[in-house]
Amino acid sequence: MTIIVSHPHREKINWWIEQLQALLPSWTIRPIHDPGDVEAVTYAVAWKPKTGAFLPFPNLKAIVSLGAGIDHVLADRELPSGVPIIRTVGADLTQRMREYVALHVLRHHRDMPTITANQRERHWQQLVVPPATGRTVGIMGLGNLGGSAALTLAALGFETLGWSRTQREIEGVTTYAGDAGFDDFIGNCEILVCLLPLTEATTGILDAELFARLPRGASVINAGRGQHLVEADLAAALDEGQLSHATLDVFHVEPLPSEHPFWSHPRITVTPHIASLIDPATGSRIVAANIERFEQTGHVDDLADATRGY
Ligand code: NDP
Ligand code: OXD
Repeated sequence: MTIIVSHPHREKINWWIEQLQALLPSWTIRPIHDPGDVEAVTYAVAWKPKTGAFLPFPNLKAIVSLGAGIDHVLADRELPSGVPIIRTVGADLTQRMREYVALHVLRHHRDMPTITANQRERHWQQLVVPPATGRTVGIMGLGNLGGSAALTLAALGFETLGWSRTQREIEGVTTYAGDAGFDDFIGNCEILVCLLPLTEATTGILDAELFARLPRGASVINAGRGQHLVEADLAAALDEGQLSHATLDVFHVEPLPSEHPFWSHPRITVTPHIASLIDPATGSRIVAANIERFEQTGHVDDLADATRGY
């Protein structure tokens, strides 16, 4: 009965082992680089595992993603097939994402980037923007995070649109689904928020073609995954005025390299993948509870669907 922990940073591995050991005293919890008896390993808890990381363990019952996304697990081309993947989600993560989305949508809505730039120039300019009821915001992805963020935006008074793969009903939100619904959705989004999972279908979705279909001067917030965005297309759309501003929380390479032009782009706001960082103590309680429940019942609500990709 061993759980192994895999994380790119050794100090994080030690931290998770300590937390989980306190919550699961009857289990042996070890780092992936020193697993002990590989046959005894039945669960892997992982963030961004290396390719082939799980091959040495023939008796894995489940892999627990240390996050809501499972793209970092599925990226392993040597992932043992058929091993269930459990997501780490919960009220804490959802609340934090609601806050991030509200913060940045309001910031774009009230044109804070211009006001901040004006302050640096000691320039007094009273900008008039419509009230939220006159502003249309669209959310791509209406799952745990996007669905909840859509409710928050609707409660603030925004004309709120949402787009998902299958049709969703959310009170106060006009919803669209699939390719058929995309045109009607995208053409009205003055502020666009991406909260999609990274899959084959969504990779590179934030590209020149999509930007061209947004109303001129729209802004974009990406808190999904860096690979949703075609970076060169964003830079071009900002330069030629089709987009006015972008807030990016996720990047192709993380941490964002210090020489990356987005750091100093005047119309890009960079946040370091913190839109919704789960509180570590809460996260370990969720991981421990899911492992215990899966061990007892063979099921948890937070199971991802690997064939669907999220
Ligand atoms: P969910 O799985 O709960 O929801 C995913 C949503 O995306 C669903 O509504 C789904 O549609 C929709 N979707 C999936 N594929 C498509 C597609 N091809 N076309 C249209 N819609 C699609 O995910 P979460 O809300 O929990 O998380 C979303 C993502 O947010 C994560 O995968 C992760 O990448 C990112 N994330 C980022 C964080 C950060 O701090 N920046 C923190 C946590 C997560 P349907 O409803 O039909 O299934
Ligand atoms: C997640 C993330 O997927 O933090 O939970 O990005």
